[in-house]
Amino acid sequence: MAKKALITGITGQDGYYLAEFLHEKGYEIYGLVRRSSQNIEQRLGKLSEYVHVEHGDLTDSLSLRDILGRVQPDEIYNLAAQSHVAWSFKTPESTFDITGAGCLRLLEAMRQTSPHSRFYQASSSEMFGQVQEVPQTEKTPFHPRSPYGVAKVAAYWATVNYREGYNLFTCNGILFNHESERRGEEFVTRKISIGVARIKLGLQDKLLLGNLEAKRDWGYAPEYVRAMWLMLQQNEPDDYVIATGETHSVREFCEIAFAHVGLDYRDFVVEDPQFYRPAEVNLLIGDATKARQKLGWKPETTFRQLVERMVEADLENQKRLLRNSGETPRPR
Ligand code: NAP
Ligand code: F7E
Repeated sequence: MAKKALITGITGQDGYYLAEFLHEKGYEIYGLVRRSSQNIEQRLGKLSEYVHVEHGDLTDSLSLRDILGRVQPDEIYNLAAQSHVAWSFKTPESTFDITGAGCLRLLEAMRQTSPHSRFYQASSSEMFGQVQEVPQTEKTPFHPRSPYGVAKVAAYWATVNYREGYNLFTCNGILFNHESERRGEEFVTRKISIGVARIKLGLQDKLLLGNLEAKRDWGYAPEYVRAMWLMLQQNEPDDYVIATGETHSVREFCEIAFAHVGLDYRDFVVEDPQFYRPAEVNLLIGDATKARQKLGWKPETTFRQLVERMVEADLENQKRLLRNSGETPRPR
């Protein structure tokens, strides 16, 4: 019989790639979708052919109990979150409710109605915030710098607590930034790749960004969802850092992205304080040795390949939009 997986956050970047990955492995997939989700059909794309959509919300424990009780999934992947760090400073309470308490609600629903399930929590390098050591490992103390980071720390400990307190199979994947052509448009990498494509096609003149010196450990999302699955296939539940082990600045991302289309980023990028954060995370770089040794996981895509792949994809998207609108491009 096919294994069943429930994915929260199915309409997000990772939800898409994880569903695709599990489908290829023969899983029956259930995806949690909330009422306020926008463009569901377009975001699910070909997933609609095989994902069973379940309506619910991480802020509503009754819906979670109902779904878990009926579906009895073998594996639960909690990918849903208010995941935008800058936005979390504007909405700290609802961010905590979804990203922090939402995880607790799902764990409790699992304990009460489906305790045999294996549980994956989408923890984040943002928990390291003001980093206490370089590089960051599973043992590095947390010092979150945003309401989002604080909520993720709460969810991390709830996940550990349900493992230790109730003997449930629960894992934290502490994933460093991972990007793709499906990345949300408000995150910096995608904002840059769209900006580059539009500037190249003559649709935009400038790209306004915040802190160009922030450094991140950026990997390719489809490779990261495999690590999530691997964690739930082990004999014992545990927590793992997933990262490339390299760090690059936002400035370097811009440099490579613009150069890929024959442009110099210094002619187009404008640093605008409106995009600075009240408290910044300056440097993240992960050490995924444990994942390499225990899960046999390692990243494949290089930083340059990631940047160029995202720019190429957005060039194609923007050209298609142009064709559909009937406008004439004036490429630079
Ligand atoms: P994403 O694209 O922002 O997707 C977030 C998902 O959560 C969306 O499907 C969203 O649904 C859903 N959601 C938000 N509030 C919800 C609620 N109240 N109830 C049910 N669903 C809700 O995020 P991602 O980049 O795929 O990341 C997946 C997870 O990994 C997130 O938890 C994120 O915090 C975490 N993470 C991401 C990274 C990264 O670099 N991408 C790194 C570490 C950890 P709608 O938008 O349809 O409403
Ligand atoms: O910012 C700087 C910004 O919003 C990266 C989420 O998936 O990864 C993500 O969080 C850096 C920051 O991602 C702009 O100040 C400059 O230093 O792309 P981001 P993030 O904050 O690292 C972690 C691991 C998660 O868990 C989160 O869910 O880029 N930056 N200029 C900018 N950032 C944005 N968004 N927009 C700018 O214009």
